[in-house]
Amino acid sequence: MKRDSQVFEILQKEADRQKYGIELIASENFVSQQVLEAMGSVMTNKYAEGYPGKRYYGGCQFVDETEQLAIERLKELFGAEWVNVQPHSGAQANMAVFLTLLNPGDTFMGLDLSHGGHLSHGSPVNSSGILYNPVAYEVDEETGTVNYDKMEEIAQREKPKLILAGASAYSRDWDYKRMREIADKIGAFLMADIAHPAGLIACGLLNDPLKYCHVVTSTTHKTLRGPRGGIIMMGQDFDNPFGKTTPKGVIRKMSSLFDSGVFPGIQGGPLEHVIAAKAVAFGEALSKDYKNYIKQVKKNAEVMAEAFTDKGYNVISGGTDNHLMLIDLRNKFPDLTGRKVENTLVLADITVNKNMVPFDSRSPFQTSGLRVGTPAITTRGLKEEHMPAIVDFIDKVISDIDNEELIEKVKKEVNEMMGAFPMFAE
Ligand code: DSN
Repeated sequence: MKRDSQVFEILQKEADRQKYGIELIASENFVSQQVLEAMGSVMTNKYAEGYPGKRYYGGCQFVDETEQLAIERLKELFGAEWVNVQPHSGAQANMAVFLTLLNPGDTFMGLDLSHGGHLSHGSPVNSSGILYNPVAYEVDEETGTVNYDKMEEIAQREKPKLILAGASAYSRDWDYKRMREIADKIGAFLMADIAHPAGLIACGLLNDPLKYCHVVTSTTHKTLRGPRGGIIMMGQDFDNPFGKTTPKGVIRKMSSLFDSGVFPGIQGGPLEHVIAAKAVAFGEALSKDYKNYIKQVKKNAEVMAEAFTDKGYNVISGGTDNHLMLIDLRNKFPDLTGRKVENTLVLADITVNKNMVPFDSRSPFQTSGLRVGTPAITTRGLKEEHMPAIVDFIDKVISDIDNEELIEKVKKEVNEMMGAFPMFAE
């Protein structure tokens, strides 16, 4: 068969974009060659509705092996009692949990989208906001951090059936213990979506949600550095509102409900090529190299946040505990939107994403902020000494945003710098 040059030429352009640019989108990363190989493997040909050992199709003996490996490795990585590796994405993982624990119309509570929350945490245009009744908690205007006292007030008033910790643009750690106390007072389920900081949690650099939450969801492609996908996990929390039964009974009962929530609840055939790649990525995440990588992600983010602050940028909450930071442009450049900055930085081969900031007066299409993260550049091998130079590039472009000559000059410097780093540094 003739090779499809039309598509493969585009893929090459994307590979070059990734190689020569500075990738600062906090939710992106670069997978290893073996993760890519597993994703592009023969496992894509296989239908395997069901779970290992209990499939609706014949010929599943090998996909059973890779799925079981993914399950065992993920359990080890987070110290989980039970996991499901089939969700196609983080949003699907959340959808399956909601389907399991909530009835249509039930109230649940999550972080407001404009305060750092996620679309699948109750946005009116997402199934979570269409099928259920979301109420939101917020960050404090002064500190930029979650206000747990106010969260408790809202919980007492609204009596949500489920409280959700987690965000897509929040740079601070979470007080899961406090949230569990709040949930217990009103008999609510506590769920955490750790899509962003999962890798830092797996390596013990942030609080462990599995100790306090009834259920935890995540993606696998952000800090975890695996293929695009989702997961659901349960920890060792046995004192919970699932009913009076033994610890093992709770896990058995809930895991089978969550399994059914994923399949047949919201999905059909699992993506077994992606699950094989998840197994590879979880294996990598159990290594010492990965622990060193994650420590460097955090260090790079700290140094980058300081460099932005030194240049007069307002980093929300004054810094970061994790891999990302949210920058409010309004004090330094009140007339510039996040959209204009994102578009202009792309011309210099620097990729960030515009982001709402807490109490933003602009729309999600314009925004007053930028979200910046270090997982991808750290995979390329960049260290803390490179962070000030990156902030310098960004500041130069933003400070003279219509200067095409300057943008071209910065782009050359960016390409030269990144050309020296391999795609997946060892
Ligand atoms: N998880 C989102 C992000 O943080 O970019 C996209 O859904």
